[in-house]
Amino acid sequence: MRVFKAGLVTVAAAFVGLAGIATPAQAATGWDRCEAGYFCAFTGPNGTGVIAQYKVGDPDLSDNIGPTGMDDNIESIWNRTGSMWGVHRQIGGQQGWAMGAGAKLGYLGDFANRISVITRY
Ligand SMILES: [Ca+2]
Ligand SMILES: [Ca+2]
Repeated sequence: MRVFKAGLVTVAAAFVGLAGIATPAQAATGWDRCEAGYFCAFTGPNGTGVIAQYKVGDPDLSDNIGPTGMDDNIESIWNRTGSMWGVHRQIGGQQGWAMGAGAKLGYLGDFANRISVITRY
């Protein structure tokens, strides 16, 4: 019986050690990655997936100027600036949606995975 208990303690200690390596306590996830003062775009809903942060707009998400991989891929946004921003489905600004200061949208509906332009007003 005494040997059995000692074995359990060893297994538990090893598990804790592995968990500590895999998940740093200070790593931000989801919405928390979005820093104050930025317009944040996420490739998944509710702040999931890859994040891109903007201080100025991006007139063409499909080119390699600014963050890449976001064109027709954004599903949620958080506007942590004091300005109004706009997202557009087409180059040139047609089919836009204005996002006021502080706007936090978990899913962009008809705009999800269709945004190609981000504008700061
Ligand atoms: Ca771009
Ligand atoms: Ca997506």
